Amino acid sequence: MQRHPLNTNFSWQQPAGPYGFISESQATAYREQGGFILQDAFTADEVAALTAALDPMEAAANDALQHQSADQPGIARADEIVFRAHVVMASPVANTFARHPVFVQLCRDLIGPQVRLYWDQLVYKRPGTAEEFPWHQDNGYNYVAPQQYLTCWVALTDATEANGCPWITPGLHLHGTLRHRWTDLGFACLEGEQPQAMALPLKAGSIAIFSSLTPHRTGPNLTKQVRKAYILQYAADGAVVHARDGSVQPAANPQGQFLVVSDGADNGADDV
Ligand SMILES: O=C(O)CCC(=O)C(=O)O
Repeated sequence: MQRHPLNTNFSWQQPAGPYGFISESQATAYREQGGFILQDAFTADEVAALTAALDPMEAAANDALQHQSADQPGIARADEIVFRAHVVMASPVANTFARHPVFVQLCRDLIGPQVRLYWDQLVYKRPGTAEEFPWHQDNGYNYVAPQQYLTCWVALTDATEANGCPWITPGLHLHGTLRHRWTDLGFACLEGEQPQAMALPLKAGSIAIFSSLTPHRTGPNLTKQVRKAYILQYAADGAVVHARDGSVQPAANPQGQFLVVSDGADNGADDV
Protein backbone atom coordinates (compact mmCIF):
# COMPACT_ATOMS: atom_id res chain seq x y z
CA MET A 1 0.00 0.00 0.00
CA GLN A 2 1.53 3.29 -1.12
CA ARG A 3 0.30 6.86 -0.94
CA HIS A 4 -0.76 8.93 -3.92
CA PRO A 5 2.14 11.21 -4.95
CA LEU A 6 0.09 14.35 -4.19
CA ASN A 7 -0.74 13.05 -0.70
CA THR A 8 2.26 14.34 1.23
CA ASN A 9 0.95 15.77 4.50
CA PHE A 10 -2.50 14.38 5.18
CA SER A 11 -4.22 14.57 8.52
CA TRP A 12 -7.83 13.57 9.16
CA GLN A 13 -10.15 16.54 9.77
CA GLN A 14 -13.69 16.28 11.04
CA PRO A 15 -16.03 18.83 12.64
CA ALA A 16 -15.92 18.27 16.39
CA GLY A 17 -19.63 18.64 17.14
CA PRO A 18 -22.04 19.03 18.83
CA TYR A 19 -23.87 17.50 15.88
CA GLY A 20 -27.34 18.54 14.79
CA PHE A 21 -28.24 15.30 13.04
CA ILE A 22 -25.84 12.38 13.45
CA SER A 23 -25.19 10.70 16.79
CA GLU A 24 -21.86 10.74 18.64
CA SER A 25 -21.40 7.06 17.81
CA GLN A 26 -21.96 7.72 14.08
CA ALA A 27 -19.41 10.54 14.24
CA THR A 28 -16.98 8.16 15.97
CA ALA A 29 -17.61 5.46 13.34
CA TYR A 30 -16.92 7.99 10.58
CA ARG A 31 -13.67 9.00 12.25
CA GLU A 32 -12.44 5.53 13.24
CA GLN A 33 -13.90 3.22 10.58
CA GLY A 34 -14.41 5.69 7.74
CA GLY A 35 -18.15 5.21 7.47
CA PHE A 36 -21.49 4.06 8.85
CA ILE A 37 -25.00 3.17 7.72
CA LEU A 38 -27.91 5.59 8.09
CA GLN A 39 -30.95 3.31 8.09
CA ASP A 40 -34.28 4.35 6.58
CA ALA A 41 -33.13 7.82 5.58
CA PHE A 42 -35.81 8.14 2.91
CA THR A 43 -39.43 7.06 2.62
CA ALA A 44 -40.60 4.38 0.19
CA ASP A 45 -42.39 7.13 -1.79
CA GLU A 46 -39.18 9.16 -2.10
CA VAL A 47 -37.27 6.10 -3.26
CA ALA A 48 -40.01 5.19 -5.75
CA ALA A 49 -40.09 8.71 -7.25
CA LEU A 50 -36.32 8.82 -7.58
CA THR A 51 -36.16 5.32 -9.07
CA ALA A 52 -38.86 6.22 -11.61
CA ALA A 53 -36.74 9.21 -12.70
CA LEU A 54 -33.47 7.27 -12.84
CA ASP A 55 -34.61 4.03 -14.51
CA PRO A 56 -35.02 5.55 -18.01
CA MET A 57 -31.65 7.27 -17.71
CA GLU A 58 -30.01 3.98 -16.79
CA ALA A 59 -31.73 2.26 -19.71
CA ALA A 60 -30.41 4.94 -22.10
CA ALA A 61 -26.91 4.62 -20.64
CA ASN A 62 -27.09 0.85 -21.02
CA ASP A 63 -28.18 1.24 -24.67
CA ALA A 64 -25.21 3.53 -25.31
CA LEU A 65 -22.89 0.93 -23.80
CA GLN A 66 -24.01 -1.64 -26.39
CA HIS A 67 -21.95 0.35 -28.90
CA GLN A 68 -18.84 0.53 -26.72
CA SER A 69 -15.96 -1.36 -28.25
CA ALA A 70 -14.76 -4.31 -26.16
CA ASP A 71 -11.20 -3.02 -26.01
CA GLN A 72 -12.24 0.45 -24.78
CA PRO A 73 -11.13 0.62 -21.13
CA GLY A 74 -13.88 1.69 -18.77
CA ILE A 75 -15.74 0.80 -15.60
CA ALA A 76 -19.16 0.26 -17.20
CA ARG A 77 -20.30 -2.82 -19.16
CA ALA A 78 -23.56 -3.19 -21.09
CA ASP A 79 -26.16 -5.36 -19.34
CA GLU A 80 -23.90 -5.67 -16.28
CA ILE A 81 -22.74 -2.53 -14.47
CA VAL A 82 -24.08 0.78 -15.69
CA PHE A 83 -23.03 4.27 -14.54
CA ARG A 84 -24.66 7.59 -15.43
CA ALA A 85 -22.96 10.68 -13.98
CA HIS A 86 -24.36 14.18 -13.28
CA VAL A 87 -27.94 13.02 -13.10
CA VAL A 88 -28.88 16.27 -11.33
CA MET A 89 -28.25 18.15 -14.56
CA ALA A 90 -30.84 16.09 -16.42
CA SER A 91 -33.45 15.17 -13.80
CA PRO A 92 -35.38 17.73 -11.69
CA VAL A 93 -36.31 14.90 -9.30
CA ALA A 94 -32.64 14.06 -8.69
CA ASN A 95 -31.76 17.75 -8.51
CA THR A 96 -34.27 18.25 -5.69
CA PHE A 97 -33.22 14.99 -4.02
CA ALA A 98 -29.57 16.12 -3.91
CA ARG A 99 -30.69 19.04 -1.69
CA HIS A 100 -32.77 16.82 0.63
CA PRO A 101 -32.64 17.92 4.30
CA VAL A 102 -30.95 14.60 5.14
CA PHE A 103 -27.95 15.51 2.94
CA VAL A 104 -27.92 19.13 4.12
CA GLN A 105 -27.69 17.97 7.73
CA LEU A 106 -25.11 15.26 7.00
CA CYS A 107 -22.98 17.79 5.14
CA ARG A 108 -23.19 20.29 7.98
CA ASP A 109 -22.23 17.67 10.56
CA LEU A 110 -19.50 15.90 8.58
CA ILE A 111 -18.03 18.64 6.35
CA GLY A 112 -18.91 22.11 7.65
CA PRO A 113 -20.84 25.29 6.92
CA GLN A 114 -20.14 25.72 3.18
CA VAL A 115 -20.70 22.61 1.06
CA ARG A 116 -21.29 21.80 -2.61
CA LEU A 117 -22.52 18.76 -4.41
CA TYR A 118 -19.31 17.55 -6.04
CA TRP A 119 -20.49 14.50 -8.05
CA ASP A 120 -23.56 12.35 -8.50
CA GLN A 121 -24.14 9.16 -10.44
CA LEU A 122 -26.45 6.22 -10.62
CA VAL A 123 -24.86 2.78 -10.52
CA TYR A 124 -27.03 -0.21 -11.40
CA LYS A 125 -25.70 -3.74 -11.19
CA ARG A 126 -27.74 -6.04 -13.36
CA PRO A 127 -28.12 -9.79 -12.78
CA GLY A 128 -25.22 -11.67 -14.28
CA THR A 129 -22.56 -9.22 -13.14
CA ALA A 130 -19.98 -11.81 -12.12
CA GLU A 131 -17.14 -9.39 -11.43
CA GLU A 132 -16.66 -7.24 -8.39
CA PHE A 133 -16.09 -3.49 -8.58
CA PRO A 134 -12.60 -3.40 -7.05
CA TRP A 135 -11.27 -1.80 -3.88
CA HIS A 136 -10.77 1.91 -4.42
CA GLN A 137 -11.07 5.27 -2.76
CA ASP A 138 -13.28 7.78 -4.52
CA ASN A 139 -10.38 10.21 -4.32
CA GLY A 140 -8.31 7.67 -6.25
CA TYR A 141 -10.31 8.34 -9.43
CA ASN A 142 -10.01 12.12 -9.52
CA TYR A 143 -7.72 13.68 -6.93
CA VAL A 144 -9.70 16.33 -5.06
CA ALA A 145 -8.09 18.68 -2.56
CA PRO A 146 -8.93 18.82 0.28
CA GLN A 147 -8.82 15.04 -0.02
CA GLN A 148 -11.74 14.42 2.29
CA TYR A 149 -15.23 14.62 0.91
CA LEU A 150 -18.40 12.75 1.70
CA THR A 151 -19.87 9.87 -0.29
CA CYS A 152 -23.52 8.95 0.23
CA TRP A 153 -24.33 5.59 -1.40
CA VAL A 154 -28.13 5.52 -1.45
CA ALA A 155 -29.74 2.10 -1.85
CA LEU A 156 -32.75 2.25 -4.18
CA THR A 157 -33.27 -1.51 -3.81
CA ASP A 158 -32.19 -3.68 -0.91
CA ALA A 159 -28.43 -4.16 -1.28
CA THR A 160 -27.15 -7.50 0.00
CA GLU A 161 -23.93 -9.48 -0.12
CA ALA A 162 -25.56 -11.56 -2.88
CA ASN A 163 -26.41 -8.64 -5.18
CA GLY A 164 -23.40 -6.38 -4.69
CA CYS A 165 -23.69 -4.28 -1.54
CA PRO A 166 -20.74 -2.03 -0.60
CA TRP A 167 -17.87 -3.25 1.56
CA ILE A 168 -15.37 -1.01 3.34
CA THR A 169 -11.96 -1.57 4.91
CA PRO A 170 -12.06 0.37 8.18
CA GLY A 171 -9.15 2.54 9.23
CA LEU A 172 -7.27 3.03 5.97
CA HIS A 173 -8.93 6.41 5.34
CA LEU A 174 -6.57 7.86 7.95
CA HIS A 175 -3.65 7.51 5.50
CA GLY A 176 -5.20 9.88 2.96
CA THR A 177 -5.28 9.07 -0.73
CA LEU A 178 -3.53 5.85 -1.73
CA ARG A 179 -1.84 5.06 -4.99
CA HIS A 180 -4.24 3.34 -7.40
CA ARG A 181 -3.47 1.24 -10.41
CA TRP A 182 -5.72 0.62 -13.40
CA THR A 183 -7.20 -2.89 -13.70
CA ASP A 184 -9.63 -4.33 -16.25
CA LEU A 185 -12.46 -3.54 -13.81
CA GLY A 186 -11.47 -0.05 -12.64
CA PHE A 187 -8.85 1.63 -10.45
CA ALA A 188 -7.71 -0.42 -7.45
CA CYS A 189 -5.76 0.47 -4.31
CA LEU A 190 -5.93 -2.92 -2.52
CA GLU A 191 -5.65 -6.42 -3.86
CA GLY A 192 -6.71 -9.82 -2.59
CA GLU A 193 -8.57 -10.70 0.60
CA GLN A 194 -8.91 -7.89 3.11
CA PRO A 195 -9.29 -9.48 6.55
CA GLN A 196 -10.73 -6.27 8.04
CA ALA A 197 -13.36 -5.87 5.31
CA MET A 198 -16.90 -5.10 6.51
CA ALA A 199 -20.00 -5.63 4.37
CA LEU A 200 -22.58 -2.83 4.49
CA PRO A 201 -25.89 -4.48 3.55
CA LEU A 202 -28.60 -1.86 3.20
CA LYS A 203 -32.36 -1.72 3.01
CA ALA A 204 -33.77 0.39 0.18
CA GLY A 205 -33.94 4.00 1.37
CA SER A 206 -30.86 3.65 3.60
CA ILE A 207 -27.46 5.27 2.99
CA ALA A 208 -23.94 3.91 3.28
CA ILE A 209 -22.06 7.01 4.33
CA PHE A 210 -18.31 6.97 3.96
CA SER A 211 -15.36 9.18 3.25
CA SER A 212 -13.82 9.73 -0.19
CA LEU A 213 -10.76 8.15 1.45
CA THR A 214 -12.43 4.96 2.67
CA PRO A 215 -11.44 2.02 0.46
CA HIS A 216 -14.59 0.28 -0.73
CA ARG A 217 -15.70 -2.32 -3.23
CA THR A 218 -18.96 -3.91 -4.31
CA GLY A 219 -19.38 -7.60 -5.02
CA PRO A 220 -20.95 -9.44 -7.98
CA ASN A 221 -24.70 -9.54 -8.50
CA LEU A 222 -25.59 -13.23 -8.33
CA THR A 223 -29.35 -12.65 -7.94
CA LYS A 224 -32.11 -12.26 -10.51
CA GLN A 225 -32.88 -8.62 -9.61
CA VAL A 226 -31.13 -5.38 -10.51
CA ARG A 227 -29.27 -3.76 -7.63
CA LYS A 228 -29.86 -0.02 -7.90
CA ALA A 229 -27.86 2.73 -6.21
CA TYR A 230 -27.65 6.49 -6.50
CA ILE A 231 -24.36 7.96 -5.26
CA LEU A 232 -24.04 11.58 -4.18
CA GLN A 233 -20.76 13.14 -3.14
CA TYR A 234 -20.40 16.44 -1.28
CA ALA A 235 -17.24 18.51 -0.82
CA ALA A 236 -16.27 21.65 1.06
CA ASP A 237 -16.83 24.72 -1.09
CA GLY A 238 -13.48 25.72 -2.60
CA ALA A 239 -12.38 22.13 -3.28
CA VAL A 240 -10.35 21.71 -6.47
CA VAL A 241 -9.76 18.76 -8.77
CA HIS A 242 -6.21 17.86 -9.85
CA ALA A 243 -6.81 16.49 -13.33
CA ARG A 244 -4.56 13.75 -14.70
CA ASP A 245 -3.19 16.26 -17.26
CA GLY A 246 -1.78 18.30 -14.34
CA SER A 247 -4.37 21.10 -14.46
CA VAL A 248 -6.21 22.19 -11.31
CA GLN A 249 -9.88 23.03 -11.68
CA PRO A 250 -12.42 24.38 -9.18
CA ALA A 251 -15.22 21.90 -8.44
CA ALA A 252 -17.91 24.56 -8.72
CA ASN A 253 -19.93 24.11 -11.90
CA PRO A 254 -23.20 25.86 -10.93
CA GLN A 255 -25.39 23.33 -12.77
CA GLY A 256 -23.94 20.11 -11.38
CA GLN A 257 -21.93 21.21 -8.35
CA PHE A 258 -24.24 23.65 -6.62
CA LEU A 259 -24.08 24.76 -3.00
CA VAL A 260 -26.26 22.74 -0.66
CA VAL A 261 -25.11 24.36 2.59
CA SER A 262 -24.16 28.03 2.80
CA ASP A 263 -23.16 29.72 6.05
CA GLY A 264 -24.41 26.63 7.82
CA ALA A 265 -27.93 26.89 6.36
CA ASP A 266 -29.83 24.97 3.72
CA ASN A 267 -29.04 26.80 0.50
CA GLY A 268 -32.48 26.40 -1.14
CA ALA A 269 -33.03 25.31 -4.72
CA ASP A 270 -31.92 28.23 -6.85
CA ASP A 271 -28.72 29.70 -5.47
CA VAL A 272 -25.30 28.76 -6.72
O1 LIG B 1 -22.09 0.86 -6.72
C1 LIG B 1 -21.18 0.12 -7.15
O2 LIG B 1 -21.38 -1.04 -7.47
C2 LIG B 1 -19.79 0.65 -7.23
C3 LIG B 1 -19.76 2.11 -7.30
C4 LIG B 1 -18.62 2.73 -6.57
O3 LIG B 1 -18.01 2.16 -5.70
C5 LIG B 1 -18.26 4.08 -6.92
O4 LIG B 1 -18.87 4.65 -7.85
O5 LIG B 1 -17.33 4.62 -6.30
